[in-house]
Amino acid sequence: MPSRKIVIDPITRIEGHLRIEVEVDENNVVTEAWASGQLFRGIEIILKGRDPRDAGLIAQRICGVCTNVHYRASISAVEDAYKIGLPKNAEIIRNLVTLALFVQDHIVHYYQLHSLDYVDVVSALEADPADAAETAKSYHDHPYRNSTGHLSAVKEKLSSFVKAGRLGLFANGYWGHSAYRFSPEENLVHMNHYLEALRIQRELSKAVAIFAGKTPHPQNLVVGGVTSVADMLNPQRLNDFMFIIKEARDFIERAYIPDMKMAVKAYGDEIKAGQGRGSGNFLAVGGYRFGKAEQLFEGGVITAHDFDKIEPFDEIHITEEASRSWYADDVPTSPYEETTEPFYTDLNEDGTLKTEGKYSWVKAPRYKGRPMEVGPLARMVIGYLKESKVIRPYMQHFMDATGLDLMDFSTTLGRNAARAVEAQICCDYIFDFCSDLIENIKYYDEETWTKYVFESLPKEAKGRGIFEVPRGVLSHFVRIEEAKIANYQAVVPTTWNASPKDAKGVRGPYEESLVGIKLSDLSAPLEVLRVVHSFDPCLACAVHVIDTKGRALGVYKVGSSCSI
Ligand code: NFE
Ligand code: MG
Repeated sequence: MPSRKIVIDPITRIEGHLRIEVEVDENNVVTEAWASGQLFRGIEIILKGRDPRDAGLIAQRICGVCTNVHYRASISAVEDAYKIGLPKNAEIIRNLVTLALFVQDHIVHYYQLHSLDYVDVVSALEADPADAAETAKSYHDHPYRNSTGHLSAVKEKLSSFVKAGRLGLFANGYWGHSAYRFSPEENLVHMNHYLEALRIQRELSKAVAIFAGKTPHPQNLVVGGVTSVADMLNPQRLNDFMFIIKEARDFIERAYIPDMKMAVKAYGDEIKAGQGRGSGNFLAVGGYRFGKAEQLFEGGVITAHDFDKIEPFDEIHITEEASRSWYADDVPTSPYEETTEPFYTDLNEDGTLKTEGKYSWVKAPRYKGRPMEVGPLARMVIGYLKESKVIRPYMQHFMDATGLDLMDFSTTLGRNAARAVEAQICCDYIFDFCSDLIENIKYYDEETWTKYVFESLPKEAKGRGIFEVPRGVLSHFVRIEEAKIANYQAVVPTTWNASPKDAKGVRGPYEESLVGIKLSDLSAPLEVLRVVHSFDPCLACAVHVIDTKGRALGVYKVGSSCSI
């Protein structure tokens, strides 16, 4: 039988527009995959010719989810170019905001964006609430909102959606799919937390906004510091922030981590079989300093799961190329020099991607010429191996409780487990950053901004902002000429992970992780969604729409066996 192609376009429950095509053999095993970003990002072009001090406000429009981190990376790139240092308070406040965003992002990812790939909502309606309450106790002594009465109310709420034919959020799932493993009771426990997560993530958005002014699209950063002076000096504001973080911490400990343990148990054989494993190239830059000389994350580079060898990260090795992407600049280039000139080539007549040529708006970042997976998995693996005092105990605890080894994390489920562990770490350690802030203010350091005179700054400069954000390593590169932005590039976590192939034909991380998985039903490719969702895609970050004249950038139709 000839190989068959499955097209999923768009992938839903992500940010942005992603198309996945896979080829399967006669056993329904994926033999090849293509990840295609379906939007064009023109923010880099918009930034040309602008005042570098304005870059942050424009660059944060790259995404609607992680607006804060693009704002910050952009401001940092300009600070780096001008060699403007940051007062300690400003760095701490920036970290408080970003870490609250990490926690919010990870919770939203698991519950709202991904859990329904594992949780069958309709099956939850069959659950016995009293049994469900007992089931949850196998994973934590005091599970989150776990009374039989509360679980009955959750079941009732879900039933009312179904009876009214208004599944809303829960419409169009693959309910009843044979790849769902949870018992009705386990599904109900998860759905309880799904609903609670909606509230928790809303609170966490408020926490972000306490120091960021608002979210999305915060307003508190300027080149050289932060503007959150009144918030910083008002103890009530920090108190409100910590109160929300405490609530989130409770949820993570009593719901998120236990649910992840439940998932690891139910899908243990898939983990042991290496489902969703990528090439094992991991990249992290580390950072988030606190206390005397500690940091939350470690940096390093691992190649092909060689856990005995961690190379130090050096940004000089980052290139991007577009040989398989819809841009003119085919050759691997340093982000300071690369261009963003669209070069769209059409689809095949049947609406499928021209997989031998250019097929994505996402470029292909490479480190020493290799694709790299970035994100919580990379950070947790590298932190564990570097014996981070922060990361290792949390990872070890999760490993002891579940029987996973380090290699097991390099799978679809393991990627999610790493993210849950990371959420817990961020939440717990935010309090150390709060202590740093209190300590600093106590000693009358109220600096929030480094003074400079723009007219006296060099007219020519270049700089970059590189740091860890929820989905991985984020880097913005700016080149300034005649005091204006001459070139701007953003290499974003999802650009790394959703990368298409390169000139040598080497697959990007999504693609590599898809190859080898087996589908149980070609008309309902749930297993593909699991792999792709486990990376927490944000295509809005990876690429961007900007066609001010409203012209179609490409016309495509779904002409294959499946579209979702
Ligand atoms: Ni649009 Fe983002 C994060 C960044 S992902 S969400 O985290 O930067 O590529
Ligand atoms: Mg780029």
